[in-house]
Amino acid sequence: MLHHRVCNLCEAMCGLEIEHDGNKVLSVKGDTKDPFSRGFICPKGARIAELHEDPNRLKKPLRKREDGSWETIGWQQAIDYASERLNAVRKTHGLDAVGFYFGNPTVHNYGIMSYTGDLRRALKSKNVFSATSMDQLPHQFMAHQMFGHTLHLAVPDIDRTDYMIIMGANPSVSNGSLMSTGGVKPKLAAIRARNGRVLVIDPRRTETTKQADEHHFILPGTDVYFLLALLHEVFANGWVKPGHLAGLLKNEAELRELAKPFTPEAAAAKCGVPATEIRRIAREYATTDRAVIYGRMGLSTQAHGTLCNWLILVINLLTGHLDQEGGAMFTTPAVDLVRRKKFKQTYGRWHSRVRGLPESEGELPVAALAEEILTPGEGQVRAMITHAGNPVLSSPNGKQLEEAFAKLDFMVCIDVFLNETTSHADLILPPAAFLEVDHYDFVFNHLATSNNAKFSQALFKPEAGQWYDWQIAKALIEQLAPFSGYKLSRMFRWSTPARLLNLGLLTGPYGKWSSIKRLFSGLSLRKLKNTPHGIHLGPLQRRLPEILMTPDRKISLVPDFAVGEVQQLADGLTADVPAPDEHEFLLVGRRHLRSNNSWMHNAPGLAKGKDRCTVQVSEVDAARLTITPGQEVTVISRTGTIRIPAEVTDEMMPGVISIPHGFGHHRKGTRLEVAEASPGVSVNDITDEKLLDPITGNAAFSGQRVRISTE
Ligand SMILES: Nc1nc2c(c(=O)[nH]1)N[C@H]1C(S)=C(S)[C@@H](COP(=O)(O)OP(=O)(O)OC[C@H]3O[C@@H](n4cnc5c(=O)[nH]c(N)nc54)[C@H](O)[C@@H]3O)O[C@H]1N2
Ligand SMILES: Nc1nc2c(c(=O)[nH]1)N[C@H]1C(S)=C(S)[C@@H](COP(=O)(O)OP(=O)(O)OC[C@H]3O[C@@H](n4cnc5c(=O)[nH]c(N)nc54)[C@H](O)[C@@H]3O)O[C@H]1N2
Ligand code: SF4
Ligand SMILES: [Mo]
Repeated sequence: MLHHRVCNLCEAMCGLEIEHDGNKVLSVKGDTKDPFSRGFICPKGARIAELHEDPNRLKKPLRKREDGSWETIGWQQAIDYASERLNAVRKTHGLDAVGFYFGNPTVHNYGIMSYTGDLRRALKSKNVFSATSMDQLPHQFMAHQMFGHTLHLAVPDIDRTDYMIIMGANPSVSNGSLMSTGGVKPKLAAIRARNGRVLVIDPRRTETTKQADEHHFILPGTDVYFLLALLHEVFANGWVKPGHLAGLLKNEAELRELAKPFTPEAAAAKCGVPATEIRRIAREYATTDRAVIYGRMGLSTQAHGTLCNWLILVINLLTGHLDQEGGAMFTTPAVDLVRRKKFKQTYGRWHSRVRGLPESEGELPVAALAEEILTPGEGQVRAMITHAGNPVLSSPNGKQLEEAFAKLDFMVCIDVFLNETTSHADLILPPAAFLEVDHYDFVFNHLATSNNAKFSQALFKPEAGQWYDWQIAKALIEQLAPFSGYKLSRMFRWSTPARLLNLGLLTGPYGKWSSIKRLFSGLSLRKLKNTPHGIHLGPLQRRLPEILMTPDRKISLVPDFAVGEVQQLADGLTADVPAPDEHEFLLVGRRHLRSNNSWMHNAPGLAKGKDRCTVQVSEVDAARLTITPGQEVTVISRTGTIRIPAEVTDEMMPGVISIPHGFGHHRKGTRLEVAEASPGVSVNDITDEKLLDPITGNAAFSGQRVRISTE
């Protein structure tokens, strides 16, 4: 029998065709009839059954005994236990004493997405954290600043562009981020086949460079100079042509002044890309009709994360490459998550207690979580809920967080594995997951390179009595809401993810209820259920000024924070950069195709092969420090030390090293047999929770200074 569904393991939303016998998966292929991904899949999608069938997967609530061992308990008993303990902490220490962390898979799970907002409102704690603040926070912050809503994120129109500059992203491995597109590799190949060009700017000669025309090394954390030089060239050569957006812009003259000092020569001295190349790239990009700059992780998780995102937006905009075909465009999703019509200030409304870091969309930077648990005083976090996250391995200075979790009065984790984070819990609530859940991508359809809608039905039934993520969340909300005075609506009690989805579809831009014309042909859940390969809703369309939500309905090219920051960079242009000592390096991250953050190392088919948890060192540096391939070296930072085998390669820019995150499965108390067999080390034992993008508080993993010792 064949089953069709969307793969929800990463942002690409590939269609899967699963052959099964009613109980077991026989094979997984790409669904060639899926109009979005057209048969493309990666090894993770092909191995989704291994995650589903993992013998270490938890199916029943586990409660920790006094002696640290686990006992299985019933579902209602588990919910009652969690609520009693959480409400007891709230009663004694106040609402902020319960912290909440939600991880990356929450946005890949429509059941969780449907109730995270209610859970947050029911908790009413200032101490809410998520993976956002070690990922895409600067993108969202800039979307809010420039277009008035955190979800107004422009995605590259990869299907129609003729010139794509990729900075700080490795989409041939990550399969694209804030750019959901089934099959990046064939799409990059298609750009070149239509005589377009693909450029990669990255301190590592990545897998994506194999699909590119050119690659330029750049010193980590210095992209801001490269971008300011592009902007300088745009102004100096009169390439400003914002087209239909011209009447919406303000502060153009101020921006021109800000860019003046950043000549290609001045930028080259800082970032390492030669001035002649910067000039040529600026000219080619600005004079190509359909061109786009796309920047991701490497640009947002660095000290200048927000500045980089701002500059990419303004350069795309000024050169006529925003809200234009082949440039960066906004989607028209079938379920529109932007429900507000009016601007709302959702940044900086409060600050973290210990370090004073700013709130964003109701969350504090995750880099502040450990200190909020460890520092005594009013408002100290004493209990935690985590939902689908593994911050011990994923957050900066995860080791400190590990120590902090061990000190909590109570911790409940909603997760499918007993891993490095959940092992600290007093209670684990493991939901039905993977092939047992139905699914719709609320978030990634907002970020897709064309408009599509697809509903996936559950393939298998969960184990008898097992709860879904959303049922767990809903049950907790019901017991936590009365204490904070959050009134549950009738809608909440009636709702299920499928019902909320149907409502979203019906009232969305293509929905049955959107117009008389669509009453019979428009989208509904039933229609999606009858179209298992998904429905294509057309290429991206112009959305401005329609979706603009800033208070004055204008787009400011110079947000308040930018002036001081750019002035500081200009002042430093002539300063000499102190030469690093011979053991000092700049650290960057690395992703691998057969892995996803911390939690796919327990699937044998994905984990097999050569050791991926290595530090990549350039041949030049290896020769200089006499590091041989496979040799264990020590990498040292302010926060810690790790021992890790070296991989000597010509892929790295000299002076830069790369270490992947998500490893370090040797921790006590976990139950991950395959992962524990080749545990690797966690790079986040040496990343520094004090290194941030100062504007948003986003973690700055990229460009941190570390030392290598060969002793
Ligand atoms: N040094 C460094 N650190 C990084 C990064 C980096 O590039 N470098 N990248 C950062 C980024 S971009 C991200 S997004 C974060 C990720 O940070 P996290 O989200 O904290 O970490 P994950 O490894 O994705 O953990 C996901 C957890 O969800 C569980 N899970 C999986 N599916 C389900 C489900 O259906 N339901 C439930 N309830 N649980 C589920 C898994 O068992 C796992 O425990 O890491 C960040 N950390
Ligand atoms: N296979 C796989 N796919 C994934 C994931 C995974 O773990 N594995 N994780 C998923 C998640 S949560 C996310 S957020 C996305 C992320 O997807 P991407 O944004 O594509 O992130 P990365 O693959 O980490 O690529 C970041 C690139 O930035 C470069 N870089 C680092 N610092 C700098 C810098 O200062 N300047 C420049 N120009 N480049 C720099 C790195 O060398 C690296 O090549 O991937 C998703 N997809
Ligand atoms: S690219 Fe992403 S969505 Fe596609 S099969 Fe791989 S993990 Fe799944
Ligand atoms: Mo991420």
